[in-house]
Amino acid sequence: MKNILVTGGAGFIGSNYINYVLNKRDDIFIVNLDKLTYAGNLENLKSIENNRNYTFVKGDIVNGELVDYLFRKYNIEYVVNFAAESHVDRSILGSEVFYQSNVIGTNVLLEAGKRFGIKKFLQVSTDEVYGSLGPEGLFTEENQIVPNSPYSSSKAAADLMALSFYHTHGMPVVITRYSNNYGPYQFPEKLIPLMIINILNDKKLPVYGDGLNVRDWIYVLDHNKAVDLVLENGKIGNVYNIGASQEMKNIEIVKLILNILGKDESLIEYVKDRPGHDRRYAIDSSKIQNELGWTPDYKFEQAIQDTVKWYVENKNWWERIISGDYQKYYANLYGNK
Ligand code: NAD
Ligand code: TDX
Repeated sequence: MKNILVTGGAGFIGSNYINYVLNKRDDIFIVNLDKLTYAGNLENLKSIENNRNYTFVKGDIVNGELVDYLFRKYNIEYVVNFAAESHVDRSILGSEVFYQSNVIGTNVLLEAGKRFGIKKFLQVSTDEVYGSLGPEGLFTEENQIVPNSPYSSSKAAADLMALSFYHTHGMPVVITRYSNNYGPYQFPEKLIPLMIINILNDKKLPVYGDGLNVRDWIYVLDHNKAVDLVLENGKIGNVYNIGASQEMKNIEIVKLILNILGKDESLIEYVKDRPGHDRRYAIDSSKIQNELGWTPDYKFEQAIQDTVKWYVENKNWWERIISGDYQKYYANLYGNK
């Protein structure tokens, strides 16, 4: 039995990962440590909540005593650190909690991992640490780290801290840097679910700037498989870029979703650009493909349809979310549209 501490497992990617891995394997025990911020939602984990290889602990990764207690109690051997404040726009509105959770929190986990002699520490990171690309080229693992937003700077700091624990202490650290994820259970502050839900509610679709910023999209189920592979076979001290080579301009995505839902383009509204908005992300995943044999299974054309369908069929899930504090957040960022 492998004992794994998964942090942030009630969020979008973490919950998809836990659902996936517990359905696939019975040789692991997962302790899910999650603070349940606005983005954490235990409804995402309903189908596995009684699994005997799973337990949930509500708590903060910044809390060193709690983290130590969990390492000792569950004999933790592996860490997958998903826990983070994850939204760029929120980091622009206020950055403190980003540095608390993403930097200090990661440091607490690294220190505990070092003291308890863990077998592997997987730091879940992002292509945003590489900054912004022009029209050509892809991010490789060799690119400079030049983050532009408070969010990405906090993720970059965590990456560098994790690598320093490898170099200094020989700690078995691996880092995965993903492109933009989409799929079920994504909080509707991010582009794809926000647009789907606004269309379903006949609300304006706020497209930042000229809508021509490019993101490289990966279906969350393809992400899960990569986490498992890197945890198993990733070389320590290494960074792996992970993306599905699916570049899209934001406006193309919005129009595609409108098309899937059979609505016209009159809902689109170009709004003030995001400050410091990175122009283009595009990721070269050849290292993980060549070294670990990872390839994406899902085609964007189908997976985006499946994602839209999931939101159409799971109105209860997002209606509860958007009826709470989300309204205040939305009005603050977008005005009362
Ligand atoms: P999310 O915001 O949906 O979920 C984050 C989870 O972490 C929530 O459940 C939240 O309650 C928990 N959390 C936050 N602070 C915590 C703390 N201090 N202690 C314990 N739990 C805490 O985020 P996501 O989209 O699932 O992202 C997961 C990870 O993947 C993050 O590290 C993010 O930086 C990274 N990432 C995300 C994407 C993407 O497209 N969403 C892409 C690349 C990398
Ligand atoms: O209302 C919007 N209008 C809009 O035009 C929103 C929410 C976004 N956008 C644009 C901004 C970006 O160019 O869409 C693009 C995608 O935006 P987000 O969904 O906020 O994602 P992004 O900023 O690219 O960051 C995401 O990918 C990398 C995740 O949120 C990060 O956690 C991850 O690290």
